[in-house]
Amino acid sequence: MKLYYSPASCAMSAHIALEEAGIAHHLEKVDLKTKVTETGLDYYRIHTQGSVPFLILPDGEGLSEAAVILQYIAEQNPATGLLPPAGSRARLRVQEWLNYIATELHKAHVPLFKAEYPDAAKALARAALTRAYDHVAAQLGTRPYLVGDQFTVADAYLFTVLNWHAFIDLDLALWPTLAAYHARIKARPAVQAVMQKEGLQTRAA
Ligand SMILES: N[C@@H](CCC(=O)N[C@@H](CS)C(=O)NCC(=O)O)C(=O)O
Repeated sequence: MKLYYSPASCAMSAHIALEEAGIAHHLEKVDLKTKVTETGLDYYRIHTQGSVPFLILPDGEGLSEAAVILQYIAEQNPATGLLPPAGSRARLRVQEWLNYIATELHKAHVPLFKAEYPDAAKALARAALTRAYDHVAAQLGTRPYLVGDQFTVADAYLFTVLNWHAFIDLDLALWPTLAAYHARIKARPAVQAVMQKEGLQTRAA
């Protein structure tokens, strides 16, 4: 498999899942501004949407959408428990979280990342994110993971998105539950390995 990614982007969730699942993979970095890959290819010719993550499957087909890529990766190594068994209530809850993170949390960050958005849009995004963080913190409570007592791909995605707090100047300390969760997931060996490979700061904080 080959993962097209950009450091610290939402593709980091797929990178973490690959590492946690122990699946051999290649990485190719994409410059999201120029849409050129690290081997000099026009990324639009690989993935017409120009976004990451994009996973090349063993048969050469490409798969997009983080929430789907994560489930695909988890299913390649079910013994890891990255995705609970099909038909279980826990599987439903993981899928519920994946969809929530993709639609309510991930996308709510966008205005804060792009300079083109006016201040009013940024303020609205910040308010929406604050409500979303409140929701996630309340749901998480004192539990170590989003679903059950095991790390799942929903945690890989939530960690990736929470990790953006530093880039958008949102103080995670306002949510002690989320700050503790972020530090706990960051300390996982697979997450440390991913952050190192992506050239990010790895010290668990
Ligand atoms: N619908 C896609 C969206 C992925 C997405 O938004 N990726 C961002 C990085 S986190 C991206 O590549 N943006 C392209 C750009 O900024 O030009 C998914 O859920 O995987």
